[in-house]
Amino acid sequence: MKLIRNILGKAIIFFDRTFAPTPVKRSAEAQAMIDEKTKNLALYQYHMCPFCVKVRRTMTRLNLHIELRDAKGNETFANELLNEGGKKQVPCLRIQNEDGSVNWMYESDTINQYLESLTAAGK
Ligand SMILES: N[C@@H](CCC(=O)N[C@@H](CS)C(=O)NCC(=O)O)C(=O)O
Repeated sequence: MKLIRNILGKAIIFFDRTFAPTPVKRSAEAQAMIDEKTKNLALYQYHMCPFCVKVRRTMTRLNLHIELRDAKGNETFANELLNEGGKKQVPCLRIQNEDGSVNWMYESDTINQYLESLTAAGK
């Protein structure tokens, strides 16, 4: 089972790299504004998880520079995800609010919608 998951994971990574989305191009000023909006975000993820690949592809396409935290290879991140986020499931977006509070957003579709909304015109 582990072997099959490993092979499938490697295939997903291969296709992801081969057919990588083209990052949107912005003016330096617009990119700086987006970078500012995303600086308090961190994505807890596994390298070979297909749902994480889906979110990472959205990040690449939208040209978002969000810190990736590998919750498989790093025990600290794994513990933060479980103890602070509430469950050991990836992808999970950690959102640090301006007042210091933190939200943990699970579900790849929900995260992708949130990332899209950050880059929507007028926001
Ligand atoms: N519906 C979720 C599914 C996420 C999911 O199943 N993630 C798996 C990894 S691919 C997971 O975190 N499993 C728990 C574990 O590995 O401990 C989503 O779209 O984000």
